[in-house]
Amino acid sequence: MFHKPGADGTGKMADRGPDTTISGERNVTDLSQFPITARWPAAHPDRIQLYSYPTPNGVKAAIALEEMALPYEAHTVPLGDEYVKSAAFTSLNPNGKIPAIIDPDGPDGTPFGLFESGAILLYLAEKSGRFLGETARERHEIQQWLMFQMGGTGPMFGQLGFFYKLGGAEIEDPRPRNRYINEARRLLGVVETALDGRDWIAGSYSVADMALAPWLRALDFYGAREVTGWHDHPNCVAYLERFLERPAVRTGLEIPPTA
Ligand SMILES: N[C@@H](CCC(=O)N[C@@H](CS)C(=O)NCC(=O)O)C(=O)O
Repeated sequence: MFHKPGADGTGKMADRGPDTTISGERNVTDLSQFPITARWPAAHPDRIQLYSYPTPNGVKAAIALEEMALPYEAHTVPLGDEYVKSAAFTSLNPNGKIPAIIDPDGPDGTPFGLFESGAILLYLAEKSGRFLGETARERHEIQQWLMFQMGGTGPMFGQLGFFYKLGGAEIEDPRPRNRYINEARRLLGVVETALDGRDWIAGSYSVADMALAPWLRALDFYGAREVTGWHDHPNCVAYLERFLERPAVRTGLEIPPTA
C-alpha cells in the first residue's frame, strides 16, 4: 500500500508532492506537464482526473472512485476518433481508449498517469487500501478474476456486441457471430459455477466485481441475453442485481455524463 485514505474515511489526499506549488494558503497542483489537460482542463487539479465515457470499461473506474470515496473530477471523452485518437488523449493513453486517469498525488507524491481499466482498478485499490482483499490469498484470487474479466468477458462480450448488435450485425456469414455467442455462453457458465455459494466473484466484494459485473450488464444492452441463455444462469442474474443495488454503482454508471 502506498497511500491510505484519511482516517475519517473520506479518502482525502495526503500532503501535496514536489510538483505542487503553494499559492497563499491554498495548494495548487500543476498538471500542465500532461498535454491532455489543455484539451480537457482540470477545474480541480488536486483531485484524480478521470477521462472516460460510461461504457462497461469506462464505468469500472468511476464505480471504483465512488466506492472508495476518492476525490475526483470526471471528463467526458466520447468514443469517436476525434476524441480518443486525438493527440491530446493519446498523450495520456497511446492506445487511444478510455478510461485513463491522472493522479496528482501518485505513488511517489508526484502526478502520475495511468491507462487500462484493470491497472486503474488495482492502482485505486492499493491507493485506498480497499477492495483488494485482506490477505495475500484473497488478493491473488481477486487478481485472478480481474484478469479473467480483462482477457475473457471484456474482449469476448465486446466482440459479441459488435457481431450481434453493432457494426458487424449485417455480416451474413454466421461464423463470427456464432463464435462469440458460444464463447459468451461458455464464459457465463464459468461465472455461474464460480458464484455457487458466494455473493461476490472472489468471496468478498472487490475490484474484480467492479470489472466483471458491468460486462454482464452489457449483454442486455447488446440485446444478447436470450442467445447467451442469460436466464439459465440464476447465480449471474442475482449477482448483477446485487451489484446494481449498491449506491456507488448506481452513481458510477452515470459518470461521466454524456449530455
Ligand atoms: N483494455 C482496455 C479496453 C478499453 C476499451 O476498449 N475502451 C473502449 C470503450 S469500452 C474505447 O475506448 N473504444 C474507443 C476505440 O476503440 O476507438 C481497458 O480495459 O481499459
